[in-house]
Amino acid sequence: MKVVQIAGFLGSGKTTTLIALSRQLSNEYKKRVAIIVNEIGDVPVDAKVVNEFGLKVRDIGGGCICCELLINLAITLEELSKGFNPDIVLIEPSGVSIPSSVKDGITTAKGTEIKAGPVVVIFDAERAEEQLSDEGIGTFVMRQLSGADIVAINKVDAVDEAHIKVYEERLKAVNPGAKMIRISALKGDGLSDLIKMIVELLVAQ
Ligand SMILES: Nc1nc2c(ncn2[C@@H]2O[C@H](COP(=O)(O)OP(=O)(O)O)[C@@H](O)[C@H]2O)c(=O)[nH]1
Ligand SMILES: [Mg+2]
Repeated sequence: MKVVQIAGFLGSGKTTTLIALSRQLSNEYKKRVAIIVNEIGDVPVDAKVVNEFGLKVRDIGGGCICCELLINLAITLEELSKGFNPDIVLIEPSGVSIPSSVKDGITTAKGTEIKAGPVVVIFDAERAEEQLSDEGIGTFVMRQLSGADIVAINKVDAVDEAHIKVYEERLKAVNPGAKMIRISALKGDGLSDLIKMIVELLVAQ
């Protein structure tokens, strides 16, 4: 059971990406997928999604899973591994979570084979400057970007090429080791390639 984090700031497109990825992983890759969300926002991961794709969805609310709810994360993962036993668990941490702390929760979980997979950070191209430079938001996003294995620049449908190029360069400077990809979670662009990247990293680990 490999646990993949889909991190990023509030509104960056985590839920949209996560649902699209689970669809492809279960339909095309025939993987058993479970989803853990830490923040149910305005795009609900609800029973409909569970029924439609045969996924298991767990909500860990009431705080941030990378701090006071870290133990809940470990327990939830243990339960999933003993019950539904998915191949892949996709976690949507809260927008202010720290990927390395979430990883600690994953490695604390006791189960036959619970392993932390890659960290994907969704970067909102529409609010690019704010995420890099804002005194408050920037602090969280920078920390997430530093812990990313893959940086997915989302909402490329809504911005122009020159804008994307500028931020690709800046993001490369923040985390030179991370893989980078452009996606539109809304339109589905780049998602197949994102899955390929994730699967490649899962196999390499
Ligand atoms: N234009 C555009 N909007 C998007 C895209 N992905 C997500 N959104 C919108 O951004 C908003 C926040 O998305 P959501 O997935 O809930 O973000 P989360 O808070 O990170 O989980 C929603 O209104 C989405 O429809 C995208 O690729 N392009
Ligand atoms: Mg969300």
